[in-house]
Amino acid sequence: MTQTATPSAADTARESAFEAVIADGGYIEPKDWMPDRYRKQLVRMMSQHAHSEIVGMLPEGNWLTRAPSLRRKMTLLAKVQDEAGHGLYIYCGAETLGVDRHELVDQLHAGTAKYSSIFNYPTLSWADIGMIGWLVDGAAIVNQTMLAKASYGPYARAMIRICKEENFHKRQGYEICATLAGGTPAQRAMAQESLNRWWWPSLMMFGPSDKDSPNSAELMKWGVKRKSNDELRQRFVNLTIPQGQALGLTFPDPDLRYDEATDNWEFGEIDWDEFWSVVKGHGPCNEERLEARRAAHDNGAWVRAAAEAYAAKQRAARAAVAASPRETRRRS
Ligand code: FAQ
Repeated sequence: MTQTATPSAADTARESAFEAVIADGGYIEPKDWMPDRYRKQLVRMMSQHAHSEIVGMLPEGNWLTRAPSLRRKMTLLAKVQDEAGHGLYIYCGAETLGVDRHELVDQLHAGTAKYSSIFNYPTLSWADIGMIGWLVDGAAIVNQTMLAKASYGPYARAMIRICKEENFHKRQGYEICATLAGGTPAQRAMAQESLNRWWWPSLMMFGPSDKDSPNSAELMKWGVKRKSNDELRQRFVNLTIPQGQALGLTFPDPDLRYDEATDNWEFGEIDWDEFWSVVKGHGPCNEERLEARRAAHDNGAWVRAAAEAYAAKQRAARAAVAASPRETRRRS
Protein backbone atom coordinates (compact mmCIF):
# COMPACT_ATOMS: atom_id res chain seq x y z
CA MET A 1 0.00 0.00 0.00
CA THR A 2 1.40 3.44 -0.89
CA GLN A 3 1.26 6.26 1.59
CA THR A 4 0.77 9.89 0.56
CA ALA A 5 2.82 12.29 2.67
CA THR A 6 0.77 15.06 4.25
CA PRO A 7 2.12 18.43 3.07
CA SER A 8 3.90 20.36 5.81
CA ALA A 9 2.94 23.93 6.76
CA ALA A 10 6.07 25.13 4.91
CA ASP A 11 5.02 23.26 1.72
CA THR A 12 1.57 24.79 1.87
CA ALA A 13 2.99 28.28 2.43
CA ARG A 14 5.34 28.17 -0.54
CA GLU A 15 2.63 26.72 -2.77
CA SER A 16 0.31 29.54 -1.72
CA ALA A 17 3.06 32.07 -2.46
CA PHE A 18 3.50 30.57 -5.94
CA GLU A 19 -0.25 30.60 -6.62
CA ALA A 20 -0.48 34.20 -5.40
CA VAL A 21 2.18 35.35 -7.88
CA ILE A 22 0.34 33.57 -10.71
CA ALA A 23 -3.04 35.01 -9.66
CA ASP A 24 -1.49 38.47 -9.53
CA GLY A 25 -0.12 38.13 -13.08
CA GLY A 26 3.46 38.33 -11.77
CA TYR A 27 6.60 36.44 -12.81
CA ILE A 28 8.08 33.28 -11.37
CA GLU A 29 11.87 33.54 -11.38
CA PRO A 30 14.46 30.70 -11.46
CA LYS A 31 15.19 30.73 -7.73
CA ASP A 32 11.52 30.83 -6.71
CA TRP A 33 9.84 27.66 -5.55
CA MET A 34 7.63 26.12 -8.23
CA PRO A 35 5.63 22.89 -8.48
CA ASP A 36 7.44 20.04 -10.20
CA ARG A 37 4.80 19.89 -12.95
CA TYR A 38 5.26 23.60 -13.70
CA ARG A 39 9.01 23.07 -14.09
CA LYS A 40 8.47 19.97 -16.26
CA GLN A 41 5.95 21.69 -18.51
CA LEU A 42 8.29 24.63 -19.04
CA VAL A 43 11.28 22.42 -19.79
CA ARG A 44 9.15 20.50 -22.29
CA MET A 45 7.90 23.62 -24.03
CA MET A 46 11.15 25.58 -23.97
CA SER A 47 13.26 22.67 -25.19
CA GLN A 48 10.83 21.99 -28.05
CA HIS A 49 10.87 25.66 -28.87
CA ALA A 50 14.68 25.87 -28.85
CA HIS A 51 14.93 22.75 -31.04
CA SER A 52 12.42 24.32 -33.46
CA GLU A 53 14.56 27.41 -33.88
CA ILE A 54 17.66 25.31 -34.58
CA VAL A 55 15.98 22.79 -36.92
CA GLY A 56 14.13 25.76 -38.46
CA MET A 57 17.44 27.00 -39.88
CA LEU A 58 17.62 24.01 -42.23
CA PRO A 59 14.78 24.65 -44.72
CA GLU A 60 15.99 28.21 -45.28
CA GLY A 61 19.67 27.31 -45.19
CA ASN A 62 18.90 25.22 -48.25
CA TRP A 63 18.50 28.47 -50.27
CA LEU A 64 21.53 30.44 -49.04
CA THR A 65 23.61 29.45 -52.03
CA ARG A 66 20.76 30.01 -54.47
CA ALA A 67 19.27 33.33 -53.34
CA PRO A 68 18.52 35.39 -56.46
CA SER A 69 20.65 38.45 -55.55
CA LEU A 70 23.37 39.54 -53.15
CA ARG A 71 20.82 41.57 -51.16
CA ARG A 72 18.54 38.56 -50.78
CA LYS A 73 21.48 36.36 -49.81
CA MET A 74 22.62 38.81 -47.12
CA THR A 75 19.18 39.18 -45.56
CA LEU A 76 18.55 35.43 -45.64
CA LEU A 77 21.94 34.76 -44.05
CA ALA A 78 21.16 37.27 -41.29
CA LYS A 79 17.74 35.66 -40.72
CA VAL A 80 19.19 32.16 -40.42
CA GLN A 81 21.80 33.46 -37.97
CA ASP A 82 19.03 35.13 -35.96
CA GLU A 83 17.22 31.78 -35.66
CA ALA A 84 20.42 30.19 -34.30
CA GLY A 85 20.60 33.00 -31.75
CA HIS A 86 16.98 32.40 -30.72
CA GLY A 87 17.69 28.72 -30.20
CA LEU A 88 20.71 29.40 -28.00
CA TYR A 89 18.82 32.03 -26.07
CA ILE A 90 15.95 29.63 -25.31
CA TYR A 91 18.33 26.77 -24.39
CA CYS A 92 19.87 29.22 -21.85
CA GLY A 93 16.38 29.99 -20.59
CA ALA A 94 15.65 26.26 -20.20
CA GLU A 95 18.90 25.85 -18.23
CA THR A 96 17.55 28.26 -15.59
CA LEU A 97 15.12 25.43 -14.76
CA GLY A 98 17.98 23.11 -13.82
CA VAL A 99 18.41 21.09 -17.01
CA ASP A 100 21.57 20.80 -19.06
CA ARG A 101 21.28 21.83 -22.69
CA HIS A 102 23.50 18.93 -23.78
CA GLU A 103 20.90 16.57 -22.41
CA LEU A 104 18.20 18.36 -24.42
CA VAL A 105 20.28 18.31 -27.60
CA ASP A 106 20.97 14.59 -27.08
CA GLN A 107 17.21 14.00 -26.91
CA LEU A 108 16.76 15.84 -30.20
CA HIS A 109 19.44 13.76 -31.88
CA ALA A 110 18.00 10.55 -30.46
CA GLY A 111 14.64 11.45 -32.01
CA THR A 112 12.86 11.49 -28.64
CA ALA A 113 12.29 15.27 -28.50
CA LYS A 114 9.72 17.18 -30.50
CA TYR A 115 10.18 20.30 -32.62
CA SER A 116 7.69 22.22 -34.73
CA SER A 117 5.99 20.16 -37.44
CA ILE A 118 6.40 23.00 -39.95
CA PHE A 119 10.12 22.38 -40.41
CA ASN A 120 9.51 18.91 -41.80
CA TYR A 121 8.30 20.31 -45.12
CA PRO A 122 10.69 20.90 -48.03
CA THR A 123 11.66 24.25 -49.56
CA LEU A 124 11.23 23.57 -53.27
CA SER A 125 11.31 27.08 -54.73
CA TRP A 126 12.60 30.55 -53.87
CA ALA A 127 9.00 31.57 -53.14
CA ASP A 128 9.10 29.15 -50.18
CA ILE A 129 11.59 31.47 -48.51
CA GLY A 130 9.08 34.30 -48.83
CA MET A 131 6.28 32.07 -47.48
CA ILE A 132 8.35 30.97 -44.47
CA GLY A 133 8.97 34.60 -43.55
CA TRP A 134 5.40 35.73 -44.13
CA LEU A 135 3.48 32.70 -42.80
CA VAL A 136 5.83 30.77 -40.50
CA ASP A 137 7.38 33.79 -38.81
CA GLY A 138 3.92 35.38 -38.90
CA ALA A 139 2.45 32.41 -37.01
CA ALA A 140 5.41 32.34 -34.63
CA ILE A 141 4.85 36.03 -33.81
CA VAL A 142 1.15 35.50 -33.00
CA ASN A 143 2.09 32.59 -30.72
CA GLN A 144 5.12 34.23 -29.13
CA THR A 145 3.61 37.65 -28.52
CA MET A 146 1.32 35.83 -26.09
CA LEU A 147 4.23 33.84 -24.63
CA ALA A 148 5.92 37.19 -23.92
CA LYS A 149 3.27 37.47 -21.20
CA ALA A 150 4.01 33.98 -19.83
CA SER A 151 4.37 33.60 -16.07
CA TYR A 152 7.96 32.32 -16.19
CA GLY A 153 10.20 35.41 -16.28
CA PRO A 154 13.18 34.14 -18.33
CA TYR A 155 10.89 32.71 -21.04
CA ALA A 156 8.71 35.83 -21.21
CA ARG A 157 11.75 38.10 -21.52
CA ALA A 158 13.31 35.89 -24.20
CA MET A 159 10.08 36.15 -26.20
CA ILE A 160 10.08 39.96 -26.13
CA ARG A 161 13.48 40.10 -27.73
CA ILE A 162 12.82 37.26 -30.17
CA CYS A 163 9.52 38.76 -31.38
CA LYS A 164 11.30 41.96 -32.38
CA GLU A 165 13.54 39.98 -34.71
CA GLU A 166 10.71 37.76 -35.97
CA ASN A 167 8.82 40.90 -36.98
CA PHE A 168 11.69 41.89 -39.19
CA HIS A 169 11.79 38.38 -40.68
CA LYS A 170 8.09 38.51 -41.42
CA ARG A 171 8.41 41.79 -43.32
CA GLN A 172 11.37 40.42 -45.22
CA GLY A 173 9.29 37.35 -46.24
CA TYR A 174 6.24 39.39 -47.15
CA GLU A 175 8.38 41.63 -49.33
CA ILE A 176 9.67 38.57 -51.23
CA CYS A 177 6.06 37.39 -51.69
CA ALA A 178 4.96 40.87 -52.84
CA THR A 179 7.80 41.05 -55.36
CA LEU A 180 6.93 37.63 -56.81
CA ALA A 181 3.17 38.26 -56.77
CA GLY A 182 3.71 41.53 -58.65
CA GLY A 183 6.27 40.01 -61.04
CA THR A 184 6.06 37.97 -64.25
CA PRO A 185 3.29 35.36 -64.68
CA ALA A 186 5.86 32.65 -63.87
CA GLN A 187 6.88 34.41 -60.64
CA ARG A 188 3.27 34.91 -59.67
CA ALA A 189 2.53 31.23 -60.30
CA MET A 190 5.55 30.30 -58.18
CA ALA A 191 4.20 32.39 -55.28
CA GLN A 192 0.71 30.87 -55.62
CA GLU A 193 2.03 27.30 -55.77
CA SER A 194 4.12 27.95 -52.68
CA LEU A 195 1.18 29.41 -50.75
CA ASN A 196 -0.84 26.32 -51.68
CA ARG A 197 1.77 24.10 -49.99
CA TRP A 198 2.54 26.23 -46.91
CA TRP A 199 -0.90 27.45 -45.85
CA TRP A 200 -2.22 24.38 -44.07
CA PRO A 201 1.07 23.38 -42.39
CA SER A 202 1.27 26.97 -41.04
CA LEU A 203 -2.12 26.56 -39.38
CA MET A 204 -0.89 23.30 -37.84
CA MET A 205 1.93 25.17 -36.08
CA PHE A 206 -0.57 26.24 -33.40
CA GLY A 207 -0.99 22.63 -32.29
CA PRO A 208 -4.05 20.36 -32.03
CA SER A 209 -7.51 21.84 -31.57
CA ASP A 210 -8.31 22.77 -27.97
CA LYS A 211 -10.37 19.65 -27.34
CA ASP A 212 -7.36 17.46 -28.28
CA SER A 213 -4.67 19.49 -26.50
CA PRO A 214 -3.66 17.62 -23.33
CA ASN A 215 -1.28 20.29 -22.02
CA SER A 216 -3.34 23.43 -22.53
CA ALA A 217 -5.48 23.34 -19.37
CA GLU A 218 -2.47 23.10 -17.06
CA LEU A 219 -0.47 25.68 -19.00
CA MET A 220 -3.36 28.14 -18.98
CA LYS A 221 -4.05 27.59 -15.29
CA TRP A 222 -0.45 28.60 -14.58
CA GLY A 223 -0.42 31.52 -17.01
CA VAL A 224 2.22 30.02 -19.30
CA LYS A 225 -0.24 30.05 -22.19
CA ARG A 226 -2.53 33.06 -22.15
CA LYS A 227 -4.64 32.04 -25.17
CA SER A 228 -5.58 28.61 -26.45
CA ASN A 229 -4.26 26.93 -29.62
CA ASP A 230 -7.53 27.60 -31.47
CA GLU A 231 -7.77 31.23 -30.35
CA LEU A 232 -4.27 31.95 -31.61
CA ARG A 233 -4.86 30.05 -34.86
CA GLN A 234 -7.99 32.15 -35.49
CA ARG A 235 -6.09 35.36 -34.77
CA PHE A 236 -3.40 34.34 -37.27
CA VAL A 237 -6.02 33.57 -39.95
CA ASN A 238 -7.78 36.90 -39.36
CA LEU A 239 -4.52 38.81 -39.70
CA THR A 240 -3.19 36.88 -42.67
CA ILE A 241 -6.14 36.66 -45.09
CA PRO A 242 -6.22 40.42 -45.82
CA GLN A 243 -2.44 40.35 -46.33
CA GLY A 244 -2.79 37.59 -48.94
CA GLN A 245 -5.67 39.38 -50.61
CA ALA A 246 -3.53 42.51 -50.89
CA LEU A 247 -1.05 40.41 -52.88
CA GLY A 248 -3.82 39.04 -55.12
CA LEU A 249 -3.07 35.47 -54.02
CA THR A 250 -5.71 32.81 -53.31
CA PHE A 251 -5.78 30.66 -50.19
CA PRO A 252 -6.21 26.92 -50.85
CA ASP A 253 -9.38 26.62 -48.79
CA PRO A 254 -12.83 26.54 -50.45
CA ASP A 255 -14.50 26.98 -47.05
CA LEU A 256 -12.82 30.27 -46.26
CA ARG A 257 -15.41 33.00 -45.62
CA TYR A 258 -15.69 36.13 -43.58
CA ASP A 259 -18.31 36.01 -40.84
CA GLU A 260 -19.51 39.52 -40.07
CA ALA A 261 -21.27 38.44 -36.88
CA THR A 262 -18.07 37.22 -35.23
CA ASP A 263 -15.63 39.35 -37.25
CA ASN A 264 -13.70 36.16 -37.98
CA TRP A 265 -12.48 34.46 -41.12
CA GLU A 266 -13.94 30.97 -40.93
CA PHE A 267 -11.77 28.23 -42.40
CA GLY A 268 -12.05 24.57 -43.38
CA GLU A 269 -11.09 21.49 -41.39
CA ILE A 270 -7.37 20.93 -40.84
CA ASP A 271 -6.07 17.51 -41.90
CA TRP A 272 -5.26 16.27 -38.40
CA ASP A 273 -4.06 12.90 -39.69
CA GLU A 274 -1.33 14.71 -41.59
CA PHE A 275 -0.49 16.80 -38.51
CA TRP A 276 -0.08 13.80 -36.19
CA SER A 277 1.81 11.86 -38.80
CA VAL A 278 4.38 14.69 -39.11
CA VAL A 279 4.56 15.12 -35.32
CA LYS A 280 5.22 11.38 -34.95
CA GLY A 281 8.17 11.55 -37.33
CA HIS A 282 6.63 10.59 -40.67
CA GLY A 283 6.59 13.96 -42.43
CA PRO A 284 8.29 14.55 -45.79
CA CYS A 285 11.62 15.67 -44.23
CA ASN A 286 11.72 14.41 -40.61
CA GLU A 287 14.55 11.96 -41.23
CA GLU A 288 16.53 14.39 -43.37
CA ARG A 289 16.28 17.13 -40.71
CA LEU A 290 17.49 14.91 -37.88
CA GLU A 291 20.27 13.52 -40.02
CA ALA A 292 21.43 17.07 -40.85
CA ARG A 293 21.40 18.06 -37.16
CA ARG A 294 23.36 14.96 -36.13
CA ALA A 295 25.93 15.56 -38.86
CA ALA A 296 26.29 19.23 -37.86
CA HIS A 297 26.84 18.16 -34.25
CA ASP A 298 29.49 15.59 -35.21
CA ASN A 299 31.24 17.98 -37.59
CA GLY A 300 31.30 20.64 -34.87
CA ALA A 301 33.03 18.38 -32.32
CA TRP A 302 36.42 20.03 -32.95
CA VAL A 303 34.94 23.50 -32.29
CA ARG A 304 33.54 22.38 -28.93
CA ALA A 305 36.85 20.71 -28.05
CA ALA A 306 38.80 23.86 -28.97
CA ALA A 307 36.43 26.10 -26.98
CA GLU A 308 36.72 23.77 -23.99
CA ALA A 309 40.54 23.72 -24.21
CA TYR A 310 40.62 27.52 -24.44
CA ALA A 311 38.27 27.87 -21.45
CA ALA A 312 40.43 25.45 -19.44
CA LYS A 313 43.55 27.48 -20.27
CA GLN A 314 41.84 30.70 -19.19
CA ARG A 315 40.69 29.07 -15.95
CA ALA A 316 44.21 27.86 -15.22
CA ALA A 317 45.65 31.33 -15.90
CA ARG A 318 43.10 32.96 -13.58
CA ALA A 319 43.79 30.37 -10.87
CA ALA A 320 47.56 31.03 -11.17
CA VAL A 321 47.05 34.78 -10.76
CA ALA A 322 44.75 34.24 -7.77
CA ALA A 323 47.32 31.95 -6.12
CA SER A 324 50.29 34.27 -6.70
CA PRO A 325 51.55 36.61 -3.92
CA ARG A 326 49.87 40.02 -3.89
CA GLU A 327 53.12 41.85 -4.91
CA THR A 328 53.55 39.68 -8.06
CA ARG A 329 49.89 40.21 -8.96
CA ARG A 330 50.26 43.99 -8.89
CA ARG A 331 53.33 43.90 -11.17
CA SER A 332 51.83 41.48 -13.71
N1 FAQ B 1 4.65 20.51 -34.02
O1 FAQ B 1 -1.08 19.75 -25.69
P1 FAQ B 1 -0.57 20.45 -26.91
C1 FAQ B 1 9.47 29.36 -35.15
C2 FAQ B 1 2.76 18.51 -29.70
S1 FAQ B 1 9.37 28.63 -33.62
C3 FAQ B 1 5.13 19.48 -33.27
O2 FAQ B 1 -1.47 21.43 -27.53
P2 FAQ B 1 1.18 22.53 -26.04
C4 FAQ B 1 10.55 30.36 -35.38
C5 FAQ B 1 2.99 19.08 -28.31
O3 FAQ B 1 4.34 19.35 -28.10
C6 FAQ B 1 8.06 27.43 -33.75
N2 FAQ B 1 4.53 19.08 -32.13
O4 FAQ B 1 0.85 21.08 -26.60
C7 FAQ B 1 11.11 30.19 -36.72
C8 FAQ B 1 2.45 17.97 -27.45
O5 FAQ B 1 3.38 16.91 -27.35
P3 FAQ B 1 4.11 16.48 -25.95
C9 FAQ B 1 7.92 26.69 -32.51
C10 FAQ B 1 3.44 19.75 -31.73
O6 FAQ B 1 2.59 22.54 -25.64
C11 FAQ B 1 10.50 30.73 -37.84
C12 FAQ B 1 1.29 17.43 -28.26
O7 FAQ B 1 1.53 17.82 -29.61
N3 FAQ B 1 7.25 27.47 -31.52
O8 FAQ B 1 8.67 29.03 -35.91
C13 FAQ B 1 2.91 20.83 -32.44
O9 FAQ B 1 0.16 22.91 -25.03
C14 FAQ B 1 11.05 30.55 -39.11
C15 FAQ B 1 -0.05 17.94 -27.79
O10 FAQ B 1 -0.17 19.37 -28.02
C16 FAQ B 1 7.12 27.06 -30.26
O11 FAQ B 1 7.61 26.01 -29.89
C17 FAQ B 1 3.56 21.21 -33.63
N4 FAQ B 1 3.12 22.22 -34.40
O12 FAQ B 1 0.96 23.49 -27.30
C18 FAQ B 1 12.31 29.51 -36.88
C19 FAQ B 1 6.40 27.98 -29.34
N5 FAQ B 1 1.82 21.29 -31.80
O13 FAQ B 1 5.12 17.53 -25.64
C20 FAQ B 1 12.89 29.35 -38.15
C21 FAQ B 1 6.27 27.42 -27.95
C22 FAQ B 1 1.66 20.50 -30.72
O14 FAQ B 1 3.03 16.46 -24.90
C23 FAQ B 1 12.24 29.89 -39.26
N6 FAQ B 1 5.36 26.31 -27.88
N7 FAQ B 1 2.62 19.57 -30.69
O15 FAQ B 1 4.72 15.16 -26.24
C24 FAQ B 1 4.00 26.44 -27.81
O16 FAQ B 1 3.45 27.52 -27.86
C25 FAQ B 1 3.21 25.20 -27.57
O17 FAQ B 1 4.10 24.19 -27.14
C26 FAQ B 1 2.41 24.70 -28.82
C27 FAQ B 1 1.75 23.35 -28.46
C28 FAQ B 1 1.33 25.70 -29.16
C29 FAQ B 1 3.33 24.48 -30.01
